[in-house]
Amino acid sequence: MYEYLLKKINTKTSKIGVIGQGYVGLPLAVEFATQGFIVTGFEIDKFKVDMINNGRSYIGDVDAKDVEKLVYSKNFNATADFKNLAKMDVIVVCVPTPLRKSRDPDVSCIIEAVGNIEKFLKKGQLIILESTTYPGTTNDLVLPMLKRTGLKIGEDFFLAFSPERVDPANKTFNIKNTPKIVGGICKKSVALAVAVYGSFTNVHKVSSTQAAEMVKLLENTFRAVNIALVNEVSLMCDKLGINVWEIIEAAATKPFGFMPFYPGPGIGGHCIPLDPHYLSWKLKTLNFYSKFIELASELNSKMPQYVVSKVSNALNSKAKALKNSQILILGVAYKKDVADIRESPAVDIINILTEKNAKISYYDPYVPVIQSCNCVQTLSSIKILTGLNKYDLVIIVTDHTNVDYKMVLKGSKIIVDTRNVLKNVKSNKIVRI
Ligand code: SAJ
Repeated sequence: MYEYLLKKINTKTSKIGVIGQGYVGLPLAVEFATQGFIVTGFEIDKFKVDMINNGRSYIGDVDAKDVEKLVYSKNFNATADFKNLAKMDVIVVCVPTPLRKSRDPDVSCIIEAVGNIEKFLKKGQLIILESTTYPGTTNDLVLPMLKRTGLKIGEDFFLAFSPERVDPANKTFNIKNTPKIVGGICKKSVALAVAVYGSFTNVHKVSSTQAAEMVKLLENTFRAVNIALVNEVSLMCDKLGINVWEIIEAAATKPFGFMPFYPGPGIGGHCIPLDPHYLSWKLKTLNFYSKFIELASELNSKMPQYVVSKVSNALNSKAKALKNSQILILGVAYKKDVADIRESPAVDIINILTEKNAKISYYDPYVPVIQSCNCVQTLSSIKILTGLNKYDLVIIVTDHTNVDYKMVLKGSKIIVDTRNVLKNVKSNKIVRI
């Protein structure tokens, strides 16, 4: 089994199934197909299945032309029929791992995907989990499910974990020049997973699936904690009357021992605000309380309220109240040049301002419509950035590149800049965080 599968992988004649065709699964499937594998994207969302099979892309980092070419060449197709898993040699699971309302891990998508794999598992298959999850998931949750088939791990089927490292909208680092971490249930599982990812990038092996799961959580906890630190430093600088952006820029001149992070309106995306809680939850089950993760989460989640206090003070200085003030939010996506609003701090800011009866509009070239106020109110982006002087205040929440900030500066009465977009501009209409 093992030798036959390894040969098929090395000769790129193996069939690869990728479960989940989102911002992780679609780029991965396209890359495998580009390498010459025959790839099937498994998706429960029929819209995504149809988009792919019609040669189109719904992920900013995936060029529709690539999808079209690969679908046309029969290297890539999508399906919602999970019976086709039985035809795969390699199956990679790239499904979401959100948090429940209780901030506990929600691994229901992993369970559903692995349940489908279990139903159709056959001898000679390699299963790889990529979804970010707590250490022990592959070994304690996935492996027992697959063993229920009666097939033997390491002989009949193989199992590994390899965390995704996709950074949406990153023009420098992509799936081909970002090394992949691999940990496996056994040596053969590792060797097979190394062969799969070795087809397009460098691979770094670790000693177990738990280690691989932990690497990813360290990476994202590192970011959450350092962003929280710099957010707190911005509050300190505000008290001291110091420009935090100047301080960070200066500190970043140190060629060693420092890595710049930047304050902002809060943290969004479905990774950094959430993944560290998978780690703290797991440790809580072992009676270990992670102070850093909880404190970082507390600090980061306070930033939207801090931005609103800056807005309120800025309006007060013009003898205006928040109530009935016309406020334009510039950018609602969770970070620049993406269309994703999951966990976006902009939604929190809109909710808080709406509760204080401010009149909210927004402009985001990537996000035509959002729901705010606990999904009660639906807002649509204004079409173009004109007549800005009809707003009492503009808040730059997301610093998309394709916005004319010169025009924003010229036309606005007051600007609360949460991203230092206007860093070199001296004007008393600018309020920085
Ligand atoms: N943010 C700050 N200050 C910073 C950096 C980020 O406020 O200095 C904010 C951003 O505006 C955003 C949030 O934090 O709202 C998260 O930004 P991010 O770029 O760290 O997170 P993601 O979810 O877009 O992507 C990250 C990847 N980012 C980088 O490596 C730069 C990477 O950690 C993971 O591959 C990915 O999460 C994931 O899937 O885990």
